[in-house]
Amino acid sequence: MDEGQLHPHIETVAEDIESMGTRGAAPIADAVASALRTQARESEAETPATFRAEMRAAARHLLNTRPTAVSLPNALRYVLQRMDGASVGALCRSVERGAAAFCEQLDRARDDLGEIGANRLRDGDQIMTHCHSTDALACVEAAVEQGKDLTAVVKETRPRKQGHITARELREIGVPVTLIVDSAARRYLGEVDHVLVGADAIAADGSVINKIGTSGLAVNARERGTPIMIAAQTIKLHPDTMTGHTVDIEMRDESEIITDSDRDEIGDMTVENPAFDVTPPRHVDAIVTERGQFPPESIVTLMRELFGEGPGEPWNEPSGTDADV
Ligand code: RUB
Repeated sequence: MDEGQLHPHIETVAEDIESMGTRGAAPIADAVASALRTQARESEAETPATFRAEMRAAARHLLNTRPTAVSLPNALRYVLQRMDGASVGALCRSVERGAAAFCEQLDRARDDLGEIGANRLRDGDQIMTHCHSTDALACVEAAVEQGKDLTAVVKETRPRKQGHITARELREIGVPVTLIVDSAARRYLGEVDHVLVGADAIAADGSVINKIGTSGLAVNARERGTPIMIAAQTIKLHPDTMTGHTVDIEMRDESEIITDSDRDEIGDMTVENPAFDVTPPRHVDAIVTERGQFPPESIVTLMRELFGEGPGEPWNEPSGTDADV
């Protein structure tokens, strides 16, 4: 369809996600589900076929903004798979219902996950964090609400220093924070009781895709005997990986890690800025979701339960038709 029929809000949301104004899996999922709702509400489509084509085009436009954030396609899938009805009005209502239900589940999932994760944390424990994860913080918040005293070693998390967000939010709930540079992590691992991080995606074999530096942290934590706990809502499960697909690792702009003048001074070189890495399941102790905690090897069972054997891609135009499907 003509992209001109996309509501301007779709473009705004896509730009916000791309520029990381909206970041983190749940906010991204919430933003795209809500964007589909706006697209549906404001649609001027006159036929069900046009409406469906508009919704698919909106989804495709949102889809490629951050390739590693699996919550994004999962949110789009959830809403589009529930798009149903014989008239534009009925279709629109189904999208609104789907988006509202999805966003409501997101809110509940965070709380449920927090309660489950908090049970792994004991009074007096020290955690080490990497990047900024709302799911990981939900576990800490719930533990604090249960009256447990926790302390945190917070990795700065280059290049964008999302650790500062974590530090601020931990301070807001009264958790004492020690901020360290990423390369100091190993020195502190012997003192901490848990490494607690989030995930951007979890593959069928239990591999965890998270902010660059997580896999090195996990290897070091294993060597020190520090348990590694991943807090990840089920929207992070990557159904495509059940059929052997790998997860795309987003490469971000070099300007995040080097200024033009530093680059000029150094001379000709290649600069790479991968945003995420993959931690193998053998380095992970538990994946905490809103449905319970799982050893990484058994996450595929949950994935099958939630997504079946392989997901369709509801944003693709149906082949060999006039798109009236
Ligand atoms: C964020 C990041 C977080 C996960 C989980 O990376 O790696 O650990 O997204 O976060 P970025 P949450 O800053 O590049 O988005 O638990 O909030 O979904």
